[in-house]
Amino acid sequence: MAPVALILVDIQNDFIEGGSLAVPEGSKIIPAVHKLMDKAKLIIATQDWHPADHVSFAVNHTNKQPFEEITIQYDDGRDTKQVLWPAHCVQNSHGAKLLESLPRQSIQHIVQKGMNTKVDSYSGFADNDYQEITSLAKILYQNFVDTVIVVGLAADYCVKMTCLDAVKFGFKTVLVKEGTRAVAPDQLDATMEYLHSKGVEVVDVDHAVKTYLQQ
Ligand code: VGL
Ligand code: ZN
Repeated sequence: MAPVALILVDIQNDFIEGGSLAVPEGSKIIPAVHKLMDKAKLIIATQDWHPADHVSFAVNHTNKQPFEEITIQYDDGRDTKQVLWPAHCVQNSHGAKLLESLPRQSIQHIVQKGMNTKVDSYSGFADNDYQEITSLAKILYQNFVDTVIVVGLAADYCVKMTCLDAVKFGFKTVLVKEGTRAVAPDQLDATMEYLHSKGVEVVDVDHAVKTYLQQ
């Protein structure tokens, strides 16, 4: 069987209860994440890693509040929509750290994203509107991975965009239900249905372990 990779999306202090952009019930994903990490041979974590002057932070715009949507312009002149967030995952801050309770030594690669001040980056594969591609696809191709299992935060942003790109980059993509939570919990079911319609398999954790990680 071709190797299966487990992708941990942005499981960082700022997205957990008490963090600056806490996802409701974010910490509830931990047991499922542990179950998968116990069995997976290739584990890659993404890490939101913003400079303090990042365009996605509401504080960096005058008279704007977190969760407002604005239009920004990339250097090439194109416009895009940007949701504004509380400052989060600032490089080298406590909030940017991966959760200490995850076994760090079993994570082989950490892919950082969101370093470009002017461009946000939800997917682990590329920043928004594909201004740049990260090393994630290269790591997966070099390991001859054909299936990725995705968990992490948040279901309606970075997990969603990572799953959609995983399908685009040609991977069979499996999202583990108990392994994710949404910034807007009322969006969770719709997000799962949308991802399913785009070719993502949405399963529970025991099914994922049994089907993809048991050897
Ligand atoms: C995320 C909003 C801003 C996420 C990251 O990890 O889902 N959401 N930055
Ligand atoms: Zn971010």
